[in-house]
Amino acid sequence: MTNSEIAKTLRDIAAVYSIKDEKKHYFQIAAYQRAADTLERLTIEASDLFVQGRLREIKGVGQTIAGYIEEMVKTGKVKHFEELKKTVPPAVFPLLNIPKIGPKTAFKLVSVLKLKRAENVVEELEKKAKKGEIAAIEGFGEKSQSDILRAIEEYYRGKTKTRRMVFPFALEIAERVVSYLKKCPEAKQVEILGSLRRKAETVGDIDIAVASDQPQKVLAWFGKYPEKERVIEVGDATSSILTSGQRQVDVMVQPSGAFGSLLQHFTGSKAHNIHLRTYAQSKGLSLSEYGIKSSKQITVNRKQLIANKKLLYQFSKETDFYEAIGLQWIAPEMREDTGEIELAIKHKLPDLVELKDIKGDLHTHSSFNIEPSHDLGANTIGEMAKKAENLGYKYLGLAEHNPSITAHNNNQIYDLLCRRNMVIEKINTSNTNITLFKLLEVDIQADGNLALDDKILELLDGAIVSIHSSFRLEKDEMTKRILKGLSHPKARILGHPTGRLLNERPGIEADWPDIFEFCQKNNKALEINSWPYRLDLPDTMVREAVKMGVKMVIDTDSHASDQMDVMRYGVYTARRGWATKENILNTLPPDMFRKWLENK
Ligand code: DGT
Ligand code: CA
Ligand code: CA
Ligand code: ZN
Repeated sequence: MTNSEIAKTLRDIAAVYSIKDEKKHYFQIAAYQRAADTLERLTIEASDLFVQGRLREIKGVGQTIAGYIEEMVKTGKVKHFEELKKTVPPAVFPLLNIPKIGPKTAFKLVSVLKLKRAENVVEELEKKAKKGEIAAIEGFGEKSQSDILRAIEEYYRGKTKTRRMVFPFALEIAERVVSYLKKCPEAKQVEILGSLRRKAETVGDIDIAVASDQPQKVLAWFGKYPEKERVIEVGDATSSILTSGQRQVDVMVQPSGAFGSLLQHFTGSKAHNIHLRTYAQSKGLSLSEYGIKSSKQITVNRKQLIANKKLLYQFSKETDFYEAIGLQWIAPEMREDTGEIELAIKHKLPDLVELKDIKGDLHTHSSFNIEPSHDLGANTIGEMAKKAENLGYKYLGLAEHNPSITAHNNNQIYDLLCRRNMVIEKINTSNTNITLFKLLEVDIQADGNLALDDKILELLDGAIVSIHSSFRLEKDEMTKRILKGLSHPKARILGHPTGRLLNERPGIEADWPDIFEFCQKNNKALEINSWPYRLDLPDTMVREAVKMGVKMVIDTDSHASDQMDVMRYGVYTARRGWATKENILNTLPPDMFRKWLENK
């Protein structure tokens, strides 16, 4: 039983409680949903933890539910759940897999439309929707009907899509395999390759290279990996296994002397390698994972290399491999064949931004309660400041969501922000190591107005403006909305610009070239949000922004102090978009950053 199967069962139980009585079972519902989230994001399988006797170590799962998970892993089902599920018609459960259909809607549809069989309930629902039967249900109407039809379409598409892992999820799995392989006495060096080394936002399978003179021993060791489900294949120097979470891991082995070309080859991308091979061929060189074949003498670092009898030159270092072809070494993040080879030939690759260049995080949510429109953070302003200091930052932006405008009048909002500003100022005067900026994440409403009044915005050093509602406007209307929101003098940064959620929700549609041009002309910045499920701006759009000379900031959107560590994922995204230090504003020292913030 996989984690996603367990999570699905936990969600079904939360749904049963919602259908019974949402208010009464409020805490159970929350607990089951939290446990399901936890299971879905866990990079180690619950079944493996069970075998290791560590099942109870899973954070975010209470004692009772942990007991049920144990029962599920042991016996494949939970008696208590079977009883609970009997209280709801079986056809409800498959409908819960359709985006945007919640438990109550599913229950109502099943009851009113008399959907009996779980096996074909989605097809039945689709038929009835096409006949207009959903629109006729009280409280539904034409719009809900077309929304449901679209959701069903999305659901069918999702089913045929292969499941790709978000980057940090894949990295954790890979790192466990690496630390296991490093314990093999015959393994001299172990490296993560493929899309993971290129820091792609999602990863299909995990590729790992090992330097060793005894490939068979390394592969046999790999075949005994404790979290393995089965071995897919074993060759002379390569092997693939499937982990218990149904993830594929490929391992390739080469002697240390040939390790550099192996690294290069299996880092990819495929397109990069094909282009590189073609270029090398034109110079009489033939590339492979084993090295370079050439009848001409190859010189690296002014040293003449020695080929073996088959005219094969081997490389222990990847940099030497590139040099042998006459190229500058290319950062893995750039290896997508979008112009990097042309620049490497001319030795003119950009110097990409690095994590150590980052001087501050601007988008963080503290627990200071300004009664916001969306979620609060978990740590105090002081704790967030401390964490920023520990990360070596010089400044930190507090950017809670704006106070809810339906629950407060302007005077109340003004007071709430004054109180927050006092806390910030107190830290700014007592702690000289770090500068706190008074920011806020302000909603851009559907009409393009910012959620807060000018007088209130005056209390801020600047605002991050974001879209958190009405994601489905027409492209033109959406573009106008964003431009209007950004036009406010206090609006300095466009937060998570596309609003996409990886594997979950596509981004909004807008005329991005127009928005980029506006930002460039008016000195506004685009955010690269580092949250692993966002990575927004996406890398390809970062590249466009770089080309157009738009400034960006890399932010974490942290809702707890330890989440500030995700900054590196935003930096990877920036690097995949070829951003240099000059493109990223939060590499500036504090006084210069403040100048930009105040638009001076
Ligand atoms: P992924 O796994 O879909 O996220 O993407 P990659 O880039 O990790 O692709 P993968 O795992 O198929 O292959 C790893 C690298 O190996 C790839 O980037 C280029 C290199 N490679 C060398 N020869 C081949 C080949 O014949 N087929 C493929 N697909 N890749 C090859
Ligand atoms: Ca791969
Ligand atoms: Ca692979
Ligand atoms: Zn936001």
